[in-house]
Amino acid sequence: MKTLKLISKGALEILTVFLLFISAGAFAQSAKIIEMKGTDQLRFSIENIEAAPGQKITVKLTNDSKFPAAAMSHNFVLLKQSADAKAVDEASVTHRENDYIAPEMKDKIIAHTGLAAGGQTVQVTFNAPKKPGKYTYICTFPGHYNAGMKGTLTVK
Ligand SMILES: [Cu+2]
Repeated sequence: MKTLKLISKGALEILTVFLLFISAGAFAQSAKIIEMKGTDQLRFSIENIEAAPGQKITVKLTNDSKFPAAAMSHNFVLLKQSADAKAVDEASVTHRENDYIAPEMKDKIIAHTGLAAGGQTVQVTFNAPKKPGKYTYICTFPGHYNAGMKGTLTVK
């Protein structure tokens, strides 16, 4: 009887360690959630994001505008460090059919959402770059980047 008790106690400890291991894994994989707005003043409400190298991030972008979609929509486009933000923005202006993302600029982009019209929220989940440094994000709806709709993701 004493032996049996010892065995079951050992089994319980193994189970506990196993469950702790599982929950630690789940915690490591949960994304950092960044909720921001795209404003009628052509700004992201959050212009600075910090992340650890490779950290999983979800960006939720909400547009509360009362203007029609064709006049005031927003997206979130995170660029590689090698990208020229102005060039990506200018190439994208004619690509309404692709949420104003120029297909030929795909290799300059780490992650992006679709377009959010007024009343909509769009989101994207991605892993932050592994290389520490500053990464620019922009809105490629025509005219918005030029007006200052951009921000910085800092990996450190
Ligand atoms: Cu915008």
